[in-house]
Amino acid sequence: MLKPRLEPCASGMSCSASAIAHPNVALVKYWGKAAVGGNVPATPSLSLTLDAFAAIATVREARRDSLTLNGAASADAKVTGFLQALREAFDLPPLDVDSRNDFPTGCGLASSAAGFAALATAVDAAFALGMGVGELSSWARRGSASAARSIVGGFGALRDVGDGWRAAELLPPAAWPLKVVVGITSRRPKAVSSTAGMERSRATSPFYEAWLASTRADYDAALSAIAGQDFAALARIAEASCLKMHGLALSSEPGLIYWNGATVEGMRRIRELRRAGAQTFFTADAGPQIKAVCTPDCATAVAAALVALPGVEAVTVSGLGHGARCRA
Ligand code: 2P0
Repeated sequence: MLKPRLEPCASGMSCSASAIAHPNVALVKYWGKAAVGGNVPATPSLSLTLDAFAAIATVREARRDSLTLNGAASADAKVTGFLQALREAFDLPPLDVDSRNDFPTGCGLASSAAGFAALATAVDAAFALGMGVGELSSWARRGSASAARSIVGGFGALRDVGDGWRAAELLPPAAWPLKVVVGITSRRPKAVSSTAGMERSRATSPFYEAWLASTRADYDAALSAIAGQDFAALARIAEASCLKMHGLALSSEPGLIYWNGATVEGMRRIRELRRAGAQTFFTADAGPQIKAVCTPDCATAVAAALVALPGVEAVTVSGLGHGARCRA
């Protein structure tokens, strides 16, 4: 039984809406799915939503489905699958989808997280589906699990709430206004997608079971560190989670190397800065970009140190962003 729309589109007009969402950077990483369908993570994860980058999705009722990604026609299988899943639950017409990012796509900056969060929000608004934040997050997760976290702002946690996996905002952006310095070391799209990479790790890494157990413990410890705004504890947990996730990737067969030399030099430099007194720690996702989380007082120095490294092409200092929302 398909759920009906709350209200029809104005007569003679085609339904449309536009939404914006920001990427997020994981502090406790997600890398592996439960062995059931529906894009369910194997472990909880935790992230910061960034305000410096955004994805904008616009959906419009049309005669047939079409997708434009960053201005070019696309047949992205994940978007097609996402729309198909939505249609199994809701009465939706054919859609024209336009999705754009103002940051590099497919290279470890969470473009799919921002993109699916914006798309779910736009579809909900265009067709008055009446989803709350939890349901939106659950749907965004179907597109890309990390997208569930971009539905919320500030510090977000994606976990099993008993009747499904969805994200909650642990702290709004202003509650603990950390900065994230993003160092771009390459704009080339990754050779192995996160979806394929994490499945390879699940199937082949000898460390996969240990990863699952330790990530659940890291998640609980990170919740406490965030509740107490304990930067040093969060730094320890986040760097360990990052290195373990990449350890899992490296120990897959064939091994997945998402870093380049500048990523590693960035990690070393961030630790040097911390030893010298700066409140900062590193993280890196499924790509070579280096990210430094820091307190606002040291963001300028961290950015200067990273941009001075050979191989770092540009840095952006981001604040924490709000969750996905409609645009006028
Ligand atoms: C994360 N990543 O927690 C981890 C860290 C990348 C490294 O979530 O298969 O694009 O679409 O659910 O969400 C990237 O994976 O993968 C990711 P799917 P997704 O942010």
